[in-house]
Amino acid sequence: MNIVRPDLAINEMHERLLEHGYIIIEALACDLARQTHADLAPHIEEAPYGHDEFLGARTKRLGGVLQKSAAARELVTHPTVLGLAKRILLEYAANFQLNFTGIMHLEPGAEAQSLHRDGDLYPISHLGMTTLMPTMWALSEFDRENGGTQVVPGSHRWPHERRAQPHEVLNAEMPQGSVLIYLGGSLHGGGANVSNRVRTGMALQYSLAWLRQEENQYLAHPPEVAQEFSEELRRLLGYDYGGPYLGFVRGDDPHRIFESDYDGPAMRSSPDIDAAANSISRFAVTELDEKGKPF
Ligand SMILES: O=C(O)CCC(=O)C(=O)O
Ligand SMILES: [Fe+2]
Repeated sequence: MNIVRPDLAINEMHERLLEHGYIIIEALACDLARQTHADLAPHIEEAPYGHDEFLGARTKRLGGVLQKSAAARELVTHPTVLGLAKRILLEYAANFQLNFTGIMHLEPGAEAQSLHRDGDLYPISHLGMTTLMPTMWALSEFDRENGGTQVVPGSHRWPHERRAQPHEVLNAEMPQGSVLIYLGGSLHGGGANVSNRVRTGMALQYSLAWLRQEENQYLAHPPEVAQEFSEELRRLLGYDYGGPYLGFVRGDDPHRIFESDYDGPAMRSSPDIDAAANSISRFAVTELDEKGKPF
């Protein structure tokens, strides 16, 4: 298993994530994970079970977790995770954003979820670009028996149709406070909980800032809620440019809505975002021949 200690240099973590398609950072934020679990436990109690096979009949899911737990807000902006998101996602976008927050709580008897790629939300091949960097925080211990997430190492480089054989699948095993980080192109799925213990994970996913977010962050965290959050978190939710001019409000940086004297000046972009946009490549959606025409 590709499992590392939190003090490993971030560039090395990045290399290992790119190589294997996933990485586990062991015991990265134990106190915050414990606190998040305590904050969310009453909400998990009331959360509904899944209503289809993919969502799981013995699996509870809960969204909008940032409003319910200050500790969860700190996990979303954990510097190691953001450092990796930056390295993975800023290759394809001038900015990145929070895509999804959610608890995935497997009770005893939960069946294994089918293997899938989270990036298949979008009609973009995982071989072309990485659109997502999902993470799964262990709010409880994860092991093979209690449904530790199934991961298929290297599958971010596989053609779409290739199916994983049983010996190619591993289960994430990690103590509370660890985080599993993977790529949108990596095959994975919830494990089967054959133990008599619950398995509680918190999925926090990051995506290219020019994509539609899976969980609507502006409705989950409207301005009157987001104003209680840090500027860093608000920008991550999407109160920021997603690229040059992308997402402006009254012609300006959307984050300015949080300024009390804001009165909306003329259209302008952000120099930082413009510079970031100029440094990334332009991607062809289909392969082009030497004249630049699609095949
Ligand atoms: O619960 C898990 O470990 C993974 C769940 C998952 O991958 C999903 O619902 O997309
Ligand atoms: Fe998934």
